Amino acid sequence: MEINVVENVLKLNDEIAQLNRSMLRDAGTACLNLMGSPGSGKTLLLEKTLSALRDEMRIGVITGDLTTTRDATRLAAHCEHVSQINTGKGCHLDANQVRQGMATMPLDELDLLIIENVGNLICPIGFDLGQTVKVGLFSVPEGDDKPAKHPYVVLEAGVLLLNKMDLLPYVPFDMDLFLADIRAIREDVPIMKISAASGDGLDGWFNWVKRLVGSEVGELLET
Ligand SMILES: Nc1nc2c(ncn2[C@@H]2O[C@H](COP(=O)(O)OP(=O)(O)O)[C@@H](O)[C@H]2O)c(=O)[nH]1
Ligand SMILES: [Mg+2]
Ligand SMILES: [Zn+2]
Repeated sequence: MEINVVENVLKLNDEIAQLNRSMLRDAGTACLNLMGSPGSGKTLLLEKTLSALRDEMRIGVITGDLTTTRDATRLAAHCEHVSQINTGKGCHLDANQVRQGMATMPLDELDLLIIENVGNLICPIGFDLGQTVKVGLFSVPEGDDKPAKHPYVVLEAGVLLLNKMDLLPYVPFDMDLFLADIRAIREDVPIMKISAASGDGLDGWFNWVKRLVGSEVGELLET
C-alpha cells in the first residue's frame, strides 16, 4: 500500500510538472533545475551567473530552502525576480511549489527561470518540476565518490559541474576516479570544472547557459 501512495504522489507531481512545462513553453522561457548537496555552492554559482548575464538576458530565480530566506536575500542583490519557497521539513521542491513560485514571476518577460533546489542529491531527482534541463552540481570537498553514489543525477543532468576546484590542492580527491565513475554511467554528459569563488571555468558555464537560452525552448524541453 505504501508503494501506491508514493506512486500517486509522483503521478500528481508529474501532471503539475507538465502544466509548468507548457506554461514555460508558451512563455518561451527556458528553465534550469539546479541540484546539489547543501554547501556545494549553488547560491554562489547563481550569484555569479546572475551578475554576469543580467545585461544579456532576463532571469528569474526560485529558490527552495527549509526555513530561511537567506539565499533569496543573496540572490535578490543580483536579480529583480526572486521567489523563496520554504519547504519546512521537505527535502526537495515539488512541481506545485514551483507553480506557485512561477505565479509570482512575469514569465512572459523572462528568458530564463533558474530553480535552486533544496540541498540534497537524492529526492530532487525524482520530482519533475517542468524544467527544460537539470543541472547537477558536485564540489571537490564532498569527495570523489559522489557521482558513483548518486548515479541518477549523472543519468538525468544535461550538464554536470564540479565546483570548488580552488580547493583541489588541499583535500584528497581522485579526479581520474571521479571522471571515470561519471563516464561509466554516462558517456555523453558535459562535465565542467569550475570555481564559483575564483571565477575559474565560469565562462564555459555562462556560454552553456547562453546556448540553452538561445535555443528553441520547445525543442529542448524534457518530455
Ligand atoms: N573555496 C570555495 N568556496 C566556495 C565555492 N563556491 C562556494 N563556496 C563556499 O561554500 C559555501 C556554501 O556556498 P553556497 O553557495 O551557500 O552553497 P549552497 O548551499 O549549495 O547554496 C559558502 O561559504 C561559499 O562561499 C568555491 O568555488 N570555492
Ligand atoms: Mg543555497
Ligand atoms: Zn525530498
